[in-house]
Amino acid sequence: MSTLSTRFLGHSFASPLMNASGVYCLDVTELKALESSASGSLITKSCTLEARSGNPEPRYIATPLGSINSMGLPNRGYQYYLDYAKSFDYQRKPLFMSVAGLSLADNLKMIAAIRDAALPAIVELNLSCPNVPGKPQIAYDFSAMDQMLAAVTREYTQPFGVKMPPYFDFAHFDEAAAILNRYPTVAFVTCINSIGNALVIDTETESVVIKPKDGFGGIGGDYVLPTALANVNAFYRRCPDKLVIGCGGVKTGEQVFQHLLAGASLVQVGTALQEEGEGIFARLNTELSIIMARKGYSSVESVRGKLKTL
Ligand code: HRO
Repeated sequence: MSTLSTRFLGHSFASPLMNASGVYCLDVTELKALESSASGSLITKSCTLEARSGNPEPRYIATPLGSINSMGLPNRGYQYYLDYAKSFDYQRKPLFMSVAGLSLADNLKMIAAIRDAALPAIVELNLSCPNVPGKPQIAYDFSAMDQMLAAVTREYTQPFGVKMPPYFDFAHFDEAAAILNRYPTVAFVTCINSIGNALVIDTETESVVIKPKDGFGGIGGDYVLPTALANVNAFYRRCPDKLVIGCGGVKTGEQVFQHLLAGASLVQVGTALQEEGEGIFARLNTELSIIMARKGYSSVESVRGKLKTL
């Protein structure tokens, strides 16, 4: 029988599955549901220095092929998630904290507070929020990304990860990976955030379906699986000293398996978790175990990066 247990940055995980930041992780009630679920770990909502209520509603809509959102970084402020992380039972499963400051100075302040708390929580720095009006995605501005990582790695010397947006050109894969590779403490790369600034239109009402930004928002779900797999594999190939977390388009064990083949060490679930609820993790664990057993794989590690080319 194959095991789903795995190790990542020295932490033990009973399963490679976890939530994508933003889904089921806004407050302690949601986070507790993830703690009790069959997920291998969990991550908190991307936080800012101060609490934010986010963009006006409706700001998330599911469609037959996935979802569109422009939440606008609603969160309780970093101190809320830091308090949660201080009270967290790390024997149960590992915890990630997502940080998405609105400026370099904000990120440094939050990162310093997390550092000073000296917790086992693992930081994922979000460089790719597509939905704050007037704030472009940092990871689409390579010089801003380089400056951010230079400053953050001076302040925070523990291994941490970055949440990346999707890229669509080999030149951009190359340039982004080259920047990340300058920072050895950037220990993992999470690919991908939602594909930003898409537009879903309802034919009957002849209208956009979410209110913020005239209907523009980040898409997830079935729409993004091939783009997510491409980005996982592109960074897996280009960043041999880093780990990759796959995120995007996962709603069955088969899609988890594809992320592992592409090079993911852990796999996050966003839209499908939002739609199905935390019971999805037990289903995905079972489906993944069945596929691995059928194909003769005895561990998650043995699948990782085994993608064949023609
Ligand atoms: O809160 C959001 O609007 C949001 C964030 Cl921070 C993000 O990183 N990705 C996304 O799809 N939505």
